[in-house]
Parts: sequence; C-alpha cells; structure tokens
Amino acid sequence: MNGRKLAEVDAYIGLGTNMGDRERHLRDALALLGERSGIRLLRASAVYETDPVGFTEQPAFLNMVALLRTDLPAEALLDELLDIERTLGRTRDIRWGPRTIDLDLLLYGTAKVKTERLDVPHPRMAERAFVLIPLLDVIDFEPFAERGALRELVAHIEGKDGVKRWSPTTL
Ligand code: A4P
Ligand code: MG
Repeated sequence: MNGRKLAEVDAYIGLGTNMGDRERHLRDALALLGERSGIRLLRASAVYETDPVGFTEQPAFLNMVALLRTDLPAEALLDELLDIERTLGRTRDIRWGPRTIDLDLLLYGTAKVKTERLDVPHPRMAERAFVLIPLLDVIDFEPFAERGALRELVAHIEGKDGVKRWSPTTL
C-alpha cells in the first residue's frame, strides 16, 4: 500500500442470468458483492424477466442493476466481478449465450475507461432495455435533468416489451 486511499466512487453493476435457479444466482451475487472489502452495496433495482437479446435461441433472463460505493480502482472492481462470476460457476461457451451469472460494470462514477480489459461506460448499455429499465430504478444522477435524459432514452428504446417486472428489489 502506498497509503493514498482513493475517493469513493458510485458504480453501477448490471446482473444477468438465464440458467438454473436464476433468482438464487442474483441473490448470491448480491451477497458476495456486499461481502467484498472496498465495496458497499447501496441499492438494488427490481428484478425483470427479459427476452434474450443478441443470440435469441436461449431461455429468458432475469436482469437487475445494483448501485455500489467503492474505493477500488475500476480494474480491481472488474476483478472482483469476474471472481464472483467464477465462484458462482460461470463458464464461457457461446458469446452472448446462456450464463449462470453475468456481472457487467456499467458506470464507474462519471469516468470513461478504455483498456484492454475494460470499457466503461459499458459500450452496449445505451441500446439495451434490459439494462436501462432497471438502471432507472436506482440511478442517482445530479442534476435531475440527467435522470430525465435517461427516462427519455427509455421512453424510446427498442425491446421494452421484452422487459417485464418480475419481483420487487431483494434488498
Ligand atoms: N469487459 C470490458 N468492459 C467490461 C465491462 N464494462 N464490464 C471485458 C464487464 N466486463 C467488461 O466478458 C468478456 C470480457 O469483457 C471480460 O473478461 C472483461 O475483461 P464476458 O462477460 O465474458 O462476455 P459476455 O458477457 O459473454 O460478452 P459481453 O460482450 O459482455 O456480452 P454482454 O454485452 O454482457 O451481453 N439478453 C438479455 N435479455 N439479458 C442479458 O443479460 N446478456 C447478454 C450478454 C446477451 N443478451 C442478453 C443479456
Ligand atoms: Mg459480460
């Protein structure tokens, strides 16, 4: 440690699952996130059942978004997400294919990050109703105009009909 602590940052994580006991994977992922040092879980969206996007011949997903506060740098946070995916038995077979749990770093404060391993804001989030609809449940942008902009985006996004409220937040 060089002693300099990073300021805390609000980070938004997209969770997705379409294999096995989907609700359980979401619950377990949230619990594991909350236990990691340097991460506090602040809020979780409702859970949505969503039609698969991209590779469509696969079961429906459950998706949600969590708001974290963290003092980890973005890549260290990614490492925690990948580690939790592995812990919950994620294997990578088909790109965009079925998965026990997918944890995507959507936003890391207002930072833009582009490295070999990390692209933030998540490059496909703005066109995905299964991300934006739960994000709207938890987003905490000031000024409120930005929340209005997100609402506007959601109002016109394609695929909204494929995103259905499944259950209220589990937190
Ligand atoms: N990586 C780069 N940027 C990020 C980031 N912001 N967050 C790198 C997380 N990872 C990021 O990810 C591959 C690599 O991306 C990571 O090792 C990391 O270094 P992955 O999770 O193995 O790949 P993936 O999830 O199969 O691919 P990808 O491109 O992340 O897929 P998406 O975009 O996440 O889409 N339909 C519904 N209804 N609901 C879903 O949740 N998900 C997908 C997957 C497709 N269709 C879906 C859903
Ligand atoms: Mg992913």
